[in-house]
Amino acid sequence: MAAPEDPRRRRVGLLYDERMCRHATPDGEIHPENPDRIRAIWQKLESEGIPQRCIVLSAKEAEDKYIASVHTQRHVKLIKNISSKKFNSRRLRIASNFNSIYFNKGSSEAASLAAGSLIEVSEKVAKGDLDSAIAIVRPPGHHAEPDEAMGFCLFNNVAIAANFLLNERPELGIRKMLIVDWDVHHGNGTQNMFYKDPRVLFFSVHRSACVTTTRNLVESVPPDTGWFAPAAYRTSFRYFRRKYSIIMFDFGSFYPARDDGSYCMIGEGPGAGYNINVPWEQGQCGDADYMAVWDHVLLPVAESYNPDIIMISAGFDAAVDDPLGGCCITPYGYSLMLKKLMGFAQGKIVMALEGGYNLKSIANSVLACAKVLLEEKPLVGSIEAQPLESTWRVIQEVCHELKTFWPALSVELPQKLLVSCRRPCSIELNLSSSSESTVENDEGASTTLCATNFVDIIEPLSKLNIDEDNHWKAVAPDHIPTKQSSVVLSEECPNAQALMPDKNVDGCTPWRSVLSETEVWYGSYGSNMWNPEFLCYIKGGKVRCLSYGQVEGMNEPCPGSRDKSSPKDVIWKTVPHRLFFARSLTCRWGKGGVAFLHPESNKNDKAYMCMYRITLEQFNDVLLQENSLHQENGRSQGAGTPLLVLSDIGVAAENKSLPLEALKAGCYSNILYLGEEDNLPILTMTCSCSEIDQFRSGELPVSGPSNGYMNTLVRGLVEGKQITREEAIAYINDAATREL
Ligand code: X5A
Ligand code: ZN
Repeated sequence: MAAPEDPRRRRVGLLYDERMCRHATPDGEIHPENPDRIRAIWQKLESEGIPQRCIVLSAKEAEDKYIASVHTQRHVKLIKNISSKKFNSRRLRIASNFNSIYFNKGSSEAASLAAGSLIEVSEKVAKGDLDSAIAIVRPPGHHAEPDEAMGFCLFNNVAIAANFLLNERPELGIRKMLIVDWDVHHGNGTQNMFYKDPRVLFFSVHRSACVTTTRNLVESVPPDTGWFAPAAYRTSFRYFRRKYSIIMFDFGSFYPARDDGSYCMIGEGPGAGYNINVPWEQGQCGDADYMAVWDHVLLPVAESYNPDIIMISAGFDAAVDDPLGGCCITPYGYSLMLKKLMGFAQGKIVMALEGGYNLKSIANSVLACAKVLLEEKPLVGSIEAQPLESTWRVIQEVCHELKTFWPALSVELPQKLLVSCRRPCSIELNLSSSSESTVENDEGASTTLCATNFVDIIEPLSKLNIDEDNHWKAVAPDHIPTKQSSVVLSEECPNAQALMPDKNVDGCTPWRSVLSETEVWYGSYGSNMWNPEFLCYIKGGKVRCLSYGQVEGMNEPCPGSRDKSSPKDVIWKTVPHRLFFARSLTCRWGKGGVAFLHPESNKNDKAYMCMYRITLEQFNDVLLQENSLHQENGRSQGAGTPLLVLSDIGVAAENKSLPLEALKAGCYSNILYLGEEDNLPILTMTCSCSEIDQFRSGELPVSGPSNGYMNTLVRGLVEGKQITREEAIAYINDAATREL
């Protein structure tokens, strides 16, 4: 705490307090947001002699009344009391009511210390006792809502301190403040708390969460004819990616998976224009992308706004190697981002730690920032890459949305910038690398991986399982379920432990909730054309098709989908594919062949199809049941991994079909992409192309439908009001008799 001798030396506050380490998971479970985070940062700073050059402060608990300026009394009470004895038996249950939250005996104290620390350093910086400060605090705060803890956050530390300065210390002259939230996640809580308040300009750059916003966005983006001629473009994978997979890639969602991180959220009432969101369309954003946003959005706005102080919600989970973020800011990148902000508010900057889950990355990043605040040496480093092409698109959209409020944003981006960069997009990279992610060794499929490298492949796809022995299992799509590759935590990768399979509130695996947000058309051409038959796969029940019951006791009831809601829409269509009947005498289907669609299209063929608009989650459940896998592997109800995820649709679209290795044993292992209807992909399932050869050669039996099966097909077609009974019979007979 020695006073710095040199009067020109920057007075940098550094707050760390071991008491904030007492907030931890109740049962010692591994969690990315753990006490080692702030310890690692502190140790790094100590080893570099940083504390000696700073004014070191310890934490103070925040008074309830200050916390209550942004939170409800109820929430303040809950968090303040959660660690008391009388909550011992209820803590787990209460935590489970929130999204991504745990509590233990140390939580109450840590939460108010984190908030109090921010008040403490902010007041000192506002007063001028300090030039700037770094508060190494936890739990983080920016997701915390007025009446809700979420996303590892209990109290909204930054918001509490901001309100404190504005409302409790008017004499310090802080009338306008800028909050820069560079955590990789959207600062939903902070946004909400100041949404109508022009005294706080909230700026957040984060990975985007919402499928619908992005879908709208995609609609409004004209096709990029620089790459493809429009006609080719429309059917190209790139186009498809724009429509579904950019975001697919984030699996349709990135925490907190709500739509309020959209650039359309600009503030309200007097606060209109004082909320700026920059939602990345993809991961892989790095120094160049952040610099582009700084130069073209944040800095011009900061210049016009002229804040009295800047608070940074400084999460370091956009850092390279972070297990949750999937972005790649280097320590040099962070130092530049910070340096560029020091030109405002006379350098009055308060940094508050938010997320950041790779211990090495966060320690090095905070160190880089501390050095910037100390201003001892000029920055050294360089930015290699160019911004992603999508970065320019996002910047344009943000500017477009806000230019009426901030004239500085109306400058057109130089044309050069818009066409300059062709860095391949992550989706391509990752689609092809999903199998590379598991490198086999002699022992089979067990591989030492640095899990952090796979965040973009594994984590968003939620293909992580944890078995009883707490070994991580990453299941590559084409290794399901026969080959499971164990990811062994490597020494070099201390933070692999940070990869958690997030369980949702309802206890189901996250792929379900994410896939439940995407709709597809399931195109049925067999007995599922008859509505009551298909509904068994959704609602559960015995399939009624007469042929099924022929072998007594073999018509097992279907479990249905987890989501039992009816299809949102049913429409009919014909497709240029050959319908035929094959296989015979299976227990499930009784004597006689069942319907298949030739995987390849042929303009001379025509098959009727009843299309059900269902969620991708339901489609996965239908797939399992149709392939009779639901009993065998017990993966139908929430456990395990999805068979088909969003990015697979992109692959299916590109190749027209997608054979699923995991379903090899089933009859319908091949996914066909049949085009789009209402901007949703049309998918169906059929046999593989190699099975076609086997049907032709007689290796696998081809045979017409049994009477019962035939009746069901006819009923489907007739009740669907497509054709008359006679026409339906002729249609089926033709398909059953014509040579393949
Ligand atoms: C502060 C922060 C992330 C929450 C992720 C929950 N929260 N899956 O980085
Ligand atoms: Zn975060």
